[in-house]
Amino acid sequence: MILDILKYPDKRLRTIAQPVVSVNSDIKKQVKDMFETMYDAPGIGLAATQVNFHQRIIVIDISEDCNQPFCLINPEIIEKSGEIEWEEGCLSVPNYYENVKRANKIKVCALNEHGNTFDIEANEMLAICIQHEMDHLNGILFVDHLSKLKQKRLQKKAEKQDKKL
Ligand code: GNR
Ligand code: NI
Repeated sequence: MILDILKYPDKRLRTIAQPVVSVNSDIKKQVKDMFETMYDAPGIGLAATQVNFHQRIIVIDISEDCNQPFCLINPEIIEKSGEIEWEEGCLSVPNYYENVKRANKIKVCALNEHGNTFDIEANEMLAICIQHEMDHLNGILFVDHLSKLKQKRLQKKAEKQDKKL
């Protein structure tokens, strides 16, 4: 089932997601729906917050052929280093792209869709994507990393867009 994606400046994007208590059939269905929604959008990642489900779930597939899906439940960054700047976009902030600086290399611990713990080391695009998605689970958008001036301009643009609809 394809889910609706919340759009900036929807306040629900500011919700802090709760940890998943048990990776049960409801959570597995949510993961499945999130993959479907991400591929349909299309995007390289999706956080549960974006589909108004406020538990700590992320799905990602940064591969060209869309054949390397993986899911992170209750992810925690255990190490990070270096810096990388990349032009980011977000399915919740359509038609807006800006450079953001993040850690270039991270080590993350999470549960997979079977409820088993795993570690993953990521760098560059994958590291950027994981950090972007983990921000969503904390109610943070990539635009929050920009200057106040850029945020004001975006807000104006979003208000104009709202009037047209
Ligand atoms: O599809 C997406 N592309 C992207 C490009 C640069 C940095 C981050 C991303 S994530 C984004 C999908 C999305 O909004 N996930 O929350
Ligand atoms: Ni996003």
